Amino acid sequence: MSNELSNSASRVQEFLSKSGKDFDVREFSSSTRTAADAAESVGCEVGQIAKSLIFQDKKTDELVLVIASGSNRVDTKKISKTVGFKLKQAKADLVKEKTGFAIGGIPPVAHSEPLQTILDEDLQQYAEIWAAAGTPHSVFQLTPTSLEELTSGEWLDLRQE
Ligand code: 5CA
Repeated sequence: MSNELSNSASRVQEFLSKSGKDFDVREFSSSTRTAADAAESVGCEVGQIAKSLIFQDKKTDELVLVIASGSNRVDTKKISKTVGFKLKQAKADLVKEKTGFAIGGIPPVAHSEPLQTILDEDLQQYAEIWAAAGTPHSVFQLTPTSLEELTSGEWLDLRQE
């Protein structure tokens, strides 16, 4: 692990530092591209990985950020009920354009544009969780409470049974 963060990870670290709390972006030589990779690199349960999924309104293309527990598949119908429109998974190029980050490293914060955010209530069972920090080799540790504070997100039961 090097002390110097890559550009995208630095952007996330700067955002987190400005939040006033002590978050520490960590870069790994091993992959954190998927929730399973991230859990293995960190040494935590897959469920403790807060994965950032981006969906778009089928009609208007408005984006919604869903931060889900790494072990869950999300039920987009449950999310649609809350946001009030039908969702589809956003295309990778649109995600890059609107967040400023590429798939595999999308952080829950520091996006180019503010995003409506939904949080998976299954993350609340863990004292500590980990989220991507802008690249497929970086993550930072946080708590469910700080996730809510940082994103102003809304907790929801969104697990696909
Ligand atoms: N860094 C890890 C752990 S935080 C990570 O980003 N995992 S993830 O699950 O949040 O990111 C991968 C997600 O990106 C997938 O679950 C999937 O929803 C989405 N994704 C993967 N490939 C594509 C694609 N081609 N187009 C749109 N979304 C994609």
